[in-house]
Amino acid sequence: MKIGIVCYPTYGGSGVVATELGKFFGTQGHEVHFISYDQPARLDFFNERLYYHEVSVSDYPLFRYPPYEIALSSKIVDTVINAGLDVLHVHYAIPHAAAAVMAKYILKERGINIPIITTLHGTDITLVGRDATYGPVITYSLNQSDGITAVSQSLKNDTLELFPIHNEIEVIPNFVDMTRFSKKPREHFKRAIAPNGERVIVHTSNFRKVKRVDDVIEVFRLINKQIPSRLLMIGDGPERIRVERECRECDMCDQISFLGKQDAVEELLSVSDLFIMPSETESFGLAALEAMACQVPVISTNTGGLPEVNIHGKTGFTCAVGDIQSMAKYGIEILESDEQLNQFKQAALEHAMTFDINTVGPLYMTYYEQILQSVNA
Ligand code: GMT
Repeated sequence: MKIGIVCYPTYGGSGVVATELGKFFGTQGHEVHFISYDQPARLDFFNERLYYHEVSVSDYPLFRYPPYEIALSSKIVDTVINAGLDVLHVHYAIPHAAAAVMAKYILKERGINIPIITTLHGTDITLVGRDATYGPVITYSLNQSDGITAVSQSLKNDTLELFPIHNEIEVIPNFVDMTRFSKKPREHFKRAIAPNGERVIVHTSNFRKVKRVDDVIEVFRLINKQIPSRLLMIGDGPERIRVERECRECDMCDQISFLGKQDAVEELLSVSDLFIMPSETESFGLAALEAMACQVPVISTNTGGLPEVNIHGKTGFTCAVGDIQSMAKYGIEILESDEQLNQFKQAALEHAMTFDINTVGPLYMTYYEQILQSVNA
């Protein structure tokens, strides 16, 4: 099959899911054409079945806001025609679904009926999408998509609550590549990070407000009073400078390391004992799943799709947003004995395995085939 994938190129979860899915289809013998404004972060190698089409927007003094959606629609039209795509899969509704629907109409006039599948990732519905500015266009683009998927049941429910969608929404969860995200023996590395056998606690995110990075520090501070530990803060974003400065001011630099963006996150997860995700909202929590695949139990909030990923009392614990005391209490419970920790690690791994890309990837292919059939019926 020839598949077009429209996505954000950055480190954000939706771009990662889109790129990994495309790469998976490449391994299955399909041809994949990525359309984005920059080379997707995880597409940094050559493969004869994977193509990248860059959307560039020409500058003009009149444009206060460069017309990206028009450039994107034009690029979609061009790619569908010249590459002979069978299906177009857009990740993140804004503005990708709208641009795809516009392209669909242009192509229809030229006698080409291209099925559009939109995958909702989270903030496109729960934060940005909730903004009334975008409401009518999101609703229209979702209703004009030939298929819609959501990465969790919770996101499906939110979408149906916030928008008058008359299309069916299929839940296909996010996935993890278990060959990459697996616990690697890195004892020397662990000794360098925690020389006295301290527990290693980790957080990875894009340091936006929604991630509640301050809560990570507070939870760590409480755990650290009872359990000798180190905190690794991985990633970068708007909140990092402030939070890092605050840690410096209260003299916590010895125990907390801000590592910035890391490509080989799995190496750091391999030496970690606990992952903290105190997000305000999270449609799925891909970073938590990647941690679990590396045998790291998770303390997270119980919002959005997180309880579908992190099973309370089994793979870790879930708490109300902002309930730092409970998060710390549960963290201590997991970390205080090796026996307890190992049980949680094993359960985290077992649950993560149910999200293996080899299981979830084919669900998308089956869905494409089903949509293609209904469009051509
Ligand atoms: O919010 C982010 O961290 C980025 C965003 C994205 O679309 O790039 O992430 C959302 O999609 C991810 C992949 O499906 C999910 O794992 C994240 O939970 C979701 N983020 C939120 O809902 C806040």
